[in-house]
Amino acid sequence: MSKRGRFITLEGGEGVGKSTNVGFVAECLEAEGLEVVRTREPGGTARGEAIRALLLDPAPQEPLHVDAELLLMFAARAQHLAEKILPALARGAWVVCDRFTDATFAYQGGGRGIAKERIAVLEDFVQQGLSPDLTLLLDMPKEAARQRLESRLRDRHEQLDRFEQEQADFFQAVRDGYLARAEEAPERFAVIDAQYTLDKVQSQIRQVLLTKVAAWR
Ligand code: Z5A
Repeated sequence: MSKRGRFITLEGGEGVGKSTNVGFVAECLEAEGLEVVRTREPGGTARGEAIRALLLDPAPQEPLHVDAELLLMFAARAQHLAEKILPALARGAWVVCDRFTDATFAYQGGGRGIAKERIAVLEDFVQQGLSPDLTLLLDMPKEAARQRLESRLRDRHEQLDRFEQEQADFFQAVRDGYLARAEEAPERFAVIDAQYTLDKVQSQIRQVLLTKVAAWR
């Protein structure tokens, strides 16, 4: 039987470079001869992507209740785990995921103010003990991250989604939520200073990955 794969997540506020670096993480691991599955949350499966569309739709005429938002995140996650993440890990692949449950604690917990004990109940129910082996938290001041996001939206002619329309204090609470999570589980988290050039950010990421790969082999 093949050895279980490893589960690596990328986290951070909007615009810090998660999507840009998911591919980089996958390439670093593939260069080590590992099978890699790249995915994202909310989403990652056909049904999960449909839930994502519902979650990101601004639809201001029909506000989404905070508990409905929380439950939809976990509904998409349950499907994602069953259909994609768990089978990949079981056959020995390494899964690289753009956001996972730390985002729920940061956004629905920190940003929306839902008690973390309530989120933890759903985490246990849906994940049954599974948590990432490594979480790369890309951290930088929210103002600079916002500038990056806005320049990307301009380049691609995209609109702000429902989360991106939130105010500055929401994003500060999200950042604080992430940093608190990293402090609670320092053995799992690597905090990457994301405000540097892409080369410098990626050299920090490569160093963390190579250290982990060597330790886990
Ligand atoms: N959400 C939630 O509330 N609860 C949950 O449990 C989960 C998610 C799982 C969608 O996620 C929303 O779901 C998210 C939280 C919520 N909303 N927000 N905000 P998402 O991951 O799709 O959304 P996002 O955070 O808005 O991701 P993003 O906009 O795609 O940002 P990013 O992936 O971190 O950044 P990027 O696209 O890679 O980079 C932004 C730009 O900066 C781009 O033009 C890059 O080329 C550029 N860039 C990247 N790195 C650099 C460096 N180092 N220097 C200069 N420029 C750079």
